[in-house]
Amino acid sequence: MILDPAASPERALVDVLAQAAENGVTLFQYRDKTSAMREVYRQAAKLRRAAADAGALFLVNDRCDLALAVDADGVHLGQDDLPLSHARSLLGPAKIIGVSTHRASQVEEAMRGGADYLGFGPIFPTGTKPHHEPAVGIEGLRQIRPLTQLPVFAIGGITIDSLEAVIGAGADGVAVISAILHAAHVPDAVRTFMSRFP
Ligand code: TZP
Ligand code: MG
Repeated sequence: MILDPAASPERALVDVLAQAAENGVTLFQYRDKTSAMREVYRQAAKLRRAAADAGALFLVNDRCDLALAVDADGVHLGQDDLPLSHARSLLGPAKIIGVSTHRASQVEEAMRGGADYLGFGPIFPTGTKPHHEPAVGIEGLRQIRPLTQLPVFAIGGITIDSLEAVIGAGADGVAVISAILHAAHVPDAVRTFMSRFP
């Protein structure tokens, strides 16, 4: 699950994390593209503690400095972030580094560079990320699946209704923002997602 304050203006992310972890989410990414770094740091430190208390992994989106500052479990890099080799030098071998990929060449490059897992998408168009790459569709996911044995997390517009098709195309997991943060009831939404995993 990706925790993004822009997608959750009313709910405290730390409460969402606790509820989601209680209902089965094991990996959280904190994503804040707009707030001042001091505020982002405060929030990340809080979420980091909450994830540790809940026994869940905690990754920081984009920023290796922030990941180090809060001793996150790792960082998630987009194609415009620090190159993987530099991120690895900064974070060391023990931290988790994930890479967002949108096509086969990026999957192969991330594998060569020693990524621990891949994001792949956007599977569907999504309003959460403006100016996103073209949607790759279920078929795009199916095509890259044989290229890697790394865990692949599908992302982009995934809902409870599309989960089965996404898993069927080979995703090891899904990364979701709005389907949970915009749900009327977070624990129910998480429970429904978790119950649909094979
Ligand atoms: N990267 C590709 S799509 C996306 C990101 C961060 C947004 C996913 O959000 P949602 O609300 O689950 O579509
Ligand atoms: Mg990024």
